[in-house]
Amino acid sequence: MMAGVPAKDPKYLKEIERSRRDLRALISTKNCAPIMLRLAWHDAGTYDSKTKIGGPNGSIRHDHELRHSANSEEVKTRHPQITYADLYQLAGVVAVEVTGGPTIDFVPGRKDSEVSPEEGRLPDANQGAKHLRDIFYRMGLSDKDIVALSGGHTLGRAHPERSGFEGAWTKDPLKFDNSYFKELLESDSDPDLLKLPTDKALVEDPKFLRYVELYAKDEDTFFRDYAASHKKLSELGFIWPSRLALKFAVGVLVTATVAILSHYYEVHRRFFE
Ligand code: TBV
Repeated sequence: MMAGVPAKDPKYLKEIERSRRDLRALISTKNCAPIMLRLAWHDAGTYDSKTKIGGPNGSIRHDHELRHSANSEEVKTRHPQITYADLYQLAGVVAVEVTGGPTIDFVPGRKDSEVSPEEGRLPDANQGAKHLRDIFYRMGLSDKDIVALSGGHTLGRAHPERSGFEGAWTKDPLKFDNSYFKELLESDSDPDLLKLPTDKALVEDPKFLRYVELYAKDEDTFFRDYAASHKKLSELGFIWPSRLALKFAVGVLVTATVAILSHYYEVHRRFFE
């Protein structure tokens, strides 16, 4: 509902660049890339493509669990005109970048929503492949997006006081690489590393497994697909004016062509009658 249109205002775009630099400094000095990526995902991951409700609209700022840990508030104070929605998505993009991941194209212009979506829209870590599909298909995302985005667990760890799970998914949870997929396929992997039921579902489901194998073998392909899926996630509900204008122009052209052709046909018919 509260989506956005790509921002054109040069002052706003300049402020985005300043925020980007601030976020780079903040994330690398505080080592908070994992929580920033999680924040971006939680804000975006509420989207419903049927009702167009939810999505990256800054509503996560009303959530206390993430709010108190959100160092991005500091950046918001320095750049008050930037929307929370843009700031959180920019933080996610920068978190991936500064930990060695792919560059993700960032388009600003998201609007903030005053209302929070209802609870229970994000995946439940205790469930399997069907649940993952239910949640991601609702957002309009695909099987490939599910596997690629799950690779985001290359960063960070689970905390027993937050989720009841404990540990990191990879040996170096501050480095963005394809080790999440390598560990998933490792039969005798380090028992201290974390595998949630939703992580295991990625190797148990044959369609998901194909992507896991591909990404474990080929980090460049993982980075390319991850960047594309992350961009999609960060732009759920985004309205592209150029695309709207194009659709309109094609519609007008088709209508005009049909009208002209039927006119000629009519004239022709009369002539030979
Ligand atoms: C933390 C579950 C990025 N993700 C995280 C936790 C759990 C999940 C631990 C919370 C805690 O105890 O602190 C239980 N992650 C999931 C599930 C999926 C999943 C069920 C299903 C696909 N998370 C996420 C996506 C992305 C993340 C799609 C990135 C694109 N999540 C993420 C990071 C961290 C978690 C970087 O899906 C570590 C944060 C659940 C930290 O170190 O503090 C969040 C979720 O991918 C819905």
